[in-house]
Amino acid sequence: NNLISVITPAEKNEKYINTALESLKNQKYTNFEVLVLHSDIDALKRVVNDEYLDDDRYRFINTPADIYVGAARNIGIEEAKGDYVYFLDSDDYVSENILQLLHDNIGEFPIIRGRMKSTDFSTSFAIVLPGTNEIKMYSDKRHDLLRTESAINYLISKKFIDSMNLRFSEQFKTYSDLTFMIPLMEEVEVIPYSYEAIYFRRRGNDPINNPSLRQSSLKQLAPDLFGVYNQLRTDDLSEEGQKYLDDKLLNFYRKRLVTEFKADATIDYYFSGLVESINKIDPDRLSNKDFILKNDVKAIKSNKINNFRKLSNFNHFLRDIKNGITSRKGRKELLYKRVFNNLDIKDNLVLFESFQGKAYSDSPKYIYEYMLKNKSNYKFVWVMNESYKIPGNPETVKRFSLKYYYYLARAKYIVSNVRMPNKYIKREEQSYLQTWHGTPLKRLAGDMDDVHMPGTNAERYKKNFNHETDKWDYLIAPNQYSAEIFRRAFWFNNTMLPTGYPRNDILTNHNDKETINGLKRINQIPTNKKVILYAPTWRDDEYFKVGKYKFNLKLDLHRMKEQFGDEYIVLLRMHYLVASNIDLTGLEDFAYDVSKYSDVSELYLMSDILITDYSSVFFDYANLKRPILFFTYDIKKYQGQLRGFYIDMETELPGPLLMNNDDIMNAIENIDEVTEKYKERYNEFYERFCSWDDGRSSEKVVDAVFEK
Ligand code: C2G
Repeated sequence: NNLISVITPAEKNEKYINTALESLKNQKYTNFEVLVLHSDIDALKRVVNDEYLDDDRYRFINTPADIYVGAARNIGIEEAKGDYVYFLDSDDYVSENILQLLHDNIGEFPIIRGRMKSTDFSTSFAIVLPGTNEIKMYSDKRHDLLRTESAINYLISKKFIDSMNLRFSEQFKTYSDLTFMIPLMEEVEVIPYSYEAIYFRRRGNDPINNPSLRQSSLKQLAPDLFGVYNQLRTDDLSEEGQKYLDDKLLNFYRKRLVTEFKADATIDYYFSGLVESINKIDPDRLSNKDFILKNDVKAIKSNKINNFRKLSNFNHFLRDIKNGITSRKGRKELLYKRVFNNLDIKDNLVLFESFQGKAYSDSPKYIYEYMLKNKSNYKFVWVMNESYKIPGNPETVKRFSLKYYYYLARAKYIVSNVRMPNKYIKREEQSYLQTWHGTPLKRLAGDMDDVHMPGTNAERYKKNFNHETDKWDYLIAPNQYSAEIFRRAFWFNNTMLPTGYPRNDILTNHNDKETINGLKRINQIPTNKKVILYAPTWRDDEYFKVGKYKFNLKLDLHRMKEQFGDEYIVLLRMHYLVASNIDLTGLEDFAYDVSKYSDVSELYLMSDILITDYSSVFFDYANLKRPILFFTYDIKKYQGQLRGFYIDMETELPGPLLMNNDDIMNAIENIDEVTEKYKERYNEFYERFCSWDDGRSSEKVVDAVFEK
């Protein structure tokens, strides 16, 4: 019965430490010690649960400040009393059978590895795979295990570590595990791999504000990799070891550096380091690589930076051409990138877009209409996929049409309320005004822990999102609360416009009978009945395909018609991402589907009661001070699993949370009492979220962004 020393560096990941320790507490194999390493160990102990502080198997060790993780692990190795060492990072956790399985199967081998799984942390430690104890043997392919470049999740004989004096690099922040693992690989011929011993790696951190080592910037990664490579890549190394390192370097070059080598300055920054390392590569390694890479390597080896720059530019050009001839979209993108983007910017041209060209609506509409009246020296273009008659008859272009790309390149001003396409290249002279489309209730972008949308994951989602927000010059904040959230969640450092929402100007300036009846008549809605607007949001996890979400109508419209049909009509307003059609047979003259209606602000004006759920619509609607009911039948799932909220729905909303149709019927029947009951909360809510909306938002935004 051997002692296992678990080595757990905990710097910067304090908030997860108890989960890691709990997964050790649950181990079937109990003969272990845990070495927790941190540069302010007293501070760390304050967040660690008492049960671990009171158990002397858990050793808390103070490390010097400002050391990298490699040095912390080395301290762990020095202090370890065990027969075996096991590395567990403090933000991860392990299955409860892991130490048992690794220990039982290591036998005479000096090392054994368990299996890695990424997790969004909904999986529990208790997961045990079916089957009994399957072990694979890695021999000539053992370097494949180093795809993760990591020493975590191996059980390693301490004697073996001591005999070889294996240590992590202390000089480099990233890739430091390789100086431990590569020499080890040289000595062992076989590594057993336990299929059922599972190590859960946390995914879903914020790659921008709190990157993991793997997500470090190129400025960090490239010199580190060059350094570690140069140190390890000697002639004594086995063929497998050399091949592993050479491929690592070539892959890094191709996947990470090449894409950044568009600007000469970037090439200059990395070139000399690259030359030194690339010169060590075995020329045979390139025999099966494509000619572009071969040419690149040749140019790097010759150490002529001018030649390499030219080649690099040419390669980018070739790649664009290649993409350009394979598809129609590619051809347009090629023209956009290589031709339109070289034409002059048109100083008086403004490109407007709302919800990806799906509507003429939201703040871009109100900014546009203000400019139409007050800024005659500008030319306007709208991105519109539908045919729609826009006042002032501006030119309209379909999204992703050739003209769209043309104006995207030439307009001095871009105004949009959602993200632009990833491929949009913001030009130096351009001004991009992002209006956004709501006060956030649901956690946004950088604040989201997990991402449950199809076709992406948290890391990619946040990276793409940040790629977009980096381009924003101006961002509108509807209230102080949003301004604070936007700064953080969007990683936004440019000009925040504390102006309130242009789209809400109409709620202040035209909240009158005449406008309302006029709107009702245009929309053929009876003027003698009161109007209930049902405007729910979308659910991240209910969809047909990417970007097309399902909606399962839970509101009992037949019952509502029966009880309130004489007094009310209902407007049904699905979110713009929802693609479900609603069946309204039997509900004629009572329920109207207004999902395609461009401007939800006008729907607000027409309605007397709003029913919504987790949609930001209620923040805007509150400007009208009319009653709001929350139909939150799935609040548990929505709040807990899907998104999480910024405010407490129970205590801060200006109306009641209703869980079923009985509650809804009841609230409508007694709407005056509901209003009375929520009066005070409504006022507080109004002060907090609506007080910047003073009817002059459009004017203030235009004054701030556009030249006089
Ligand atoms: N909207 C609408 N009809 C609905 C729901 C929403 O017209 N049934 C419009 C409203 O203008 C609303 C905006 O779309 O303010 C955003 O809708 P949300 O339901 O809040 O959802 P989402 O698109 O995820 O918005 O920062 C705001 C939110 O966090 C993101």
